[in-house]
Amino acid sequence: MVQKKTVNRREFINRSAGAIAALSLAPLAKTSAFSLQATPGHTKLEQIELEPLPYAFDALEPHIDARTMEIHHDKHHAGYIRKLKASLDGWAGTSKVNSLESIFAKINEVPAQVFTSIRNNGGGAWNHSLFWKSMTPASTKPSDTLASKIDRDFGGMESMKAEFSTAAATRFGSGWAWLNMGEDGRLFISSTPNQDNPLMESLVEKPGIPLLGLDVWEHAYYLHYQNRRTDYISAFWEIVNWETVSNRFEQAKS
Ligand code: MN3
Repeated sequence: MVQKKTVNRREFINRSAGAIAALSLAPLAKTSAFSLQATPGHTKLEQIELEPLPYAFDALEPHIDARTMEIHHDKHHAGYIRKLKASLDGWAGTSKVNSLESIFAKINEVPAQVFTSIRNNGGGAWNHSLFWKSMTPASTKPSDTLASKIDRDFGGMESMKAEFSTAAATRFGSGWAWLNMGEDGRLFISSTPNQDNPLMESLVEKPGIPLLGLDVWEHAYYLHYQNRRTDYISAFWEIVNWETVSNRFEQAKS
């Protein structure tokens, strides 16, 4: 009896070890459905063009200067779009996807020969479109619904801004800070390098639907602010288009 107990215990331990090994090998569940269904305004591949800014180049002064806006939009954003279209033209796989968002959701399945270009230029094209629309010279405020969710998830607007600003300030090198809605419906702050964004599910720690994004590449602020990135981040809060952010929030939660 004593011997049998020992064998049983050893079998149990072996079985447990096997179970743990099997668990650790299992791929993590991915939630590709939520961002695809809820991302506002899918960007159809055939419709990718450089849209004009929704305001004049100097409209955001003194917070962002006209020369920066002109170069940023006409050179940088235009360049991302031009290179993205060239990569899409050369990629037969585009027949299987119809929007940038659906490419981002399965970015890990993009063929190696166009992966880097689609990641960088696709991200650059999409992120800047969101960015321009996220700013306005007009005075705006978040909807009551969005404001209450910011209170719930961050403890208030000032706490949300502080967390977002820290993410933007501490992004090493080039990248973005984001306010997102997660798959659980809660808001969260994140940051991505280069032109990655929270829709690129396999590349980010936590995927989400971006509601607000801030470009912290030096090209976004260096002419006016030089090395003072934190001053640029503070100025950004003066020109956020909360109406657009609130609309994105409503679309994302529906
Ligand atoms: Mn930029």
